[in-house]
Amino acid sequence: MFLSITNTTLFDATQGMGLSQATAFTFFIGTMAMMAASVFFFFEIRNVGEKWRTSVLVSGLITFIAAVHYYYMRDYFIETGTSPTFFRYVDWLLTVPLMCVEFYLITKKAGAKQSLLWKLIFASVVMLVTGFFGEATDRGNSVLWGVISGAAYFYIAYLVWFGEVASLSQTAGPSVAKATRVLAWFVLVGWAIYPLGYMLGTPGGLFGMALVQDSANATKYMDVVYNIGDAINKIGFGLVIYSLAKSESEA
Ligand SMILES: *C/C=C(C)/C=C/C=C(C)/C=C/C1=C(C)CCCC1(C)C
Repeated sequence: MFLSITNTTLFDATQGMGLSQATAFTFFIGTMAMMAASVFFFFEIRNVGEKWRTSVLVSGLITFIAAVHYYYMRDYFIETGTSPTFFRYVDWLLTVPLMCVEFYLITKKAGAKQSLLWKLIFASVVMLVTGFFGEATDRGNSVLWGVISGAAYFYIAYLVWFGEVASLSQTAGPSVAKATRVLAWFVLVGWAIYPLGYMLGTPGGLFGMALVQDSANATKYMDVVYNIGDAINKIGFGLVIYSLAKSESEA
């Protein structure tokens, strides 16, 4: 299965790299990057203090789950030339709630309650399930689903920037406050990459205006954007947690 390349060859020396090859390549690089990051996080668990091990473990689980999904997504894309929407959303439904767990774990010391964790998880599930409807089952209404999904996204950003996560992080010590601010930037800027991909790949485009005229290829642009977003947000986010764990363990 790993080598079965039918519709899309990864690289054809006579044709150079077309859009399909470039898209397949980002799936391939994504797989490797997620695998490498997982090995790194798992091995580094023993180099942080006991209180921080769970956080680094969760960073590794996020990239590991993504690595497995990327392995399948790469294959699916190469076999069919279409977007692996189902694997993509299953991956997100597992990994985004784990990112919410990261926020909970780092603010727990300052008294975060489980209700905060559930609020974050609930909002992320709403954000992703409505996104799936707009992308897969009800594409005709992609603008409507995108707006609902966006509202849930802004609620998460609100909690992290101004709500409970932000205020708790202030009382958890300067490094936690600083790291939470960096993670808040990931949510505001890094996560904003995803609605951009969605606008490229769905017929609704940017509030009814398709961004990519070439509709046969629209989802390829979308996948490239999603793959870049995942690399930044899963590996980068994990590294912020890791360096917080490291500096707190040394202190
Ligand atoms: C590792 C995966 C991550 C961090 C995925 C995050 C996904 C999003 C923030 C998706 C957001 C969306 C919108 C805000 C509107 C359009 C639909 C989505 C699902 C692409």
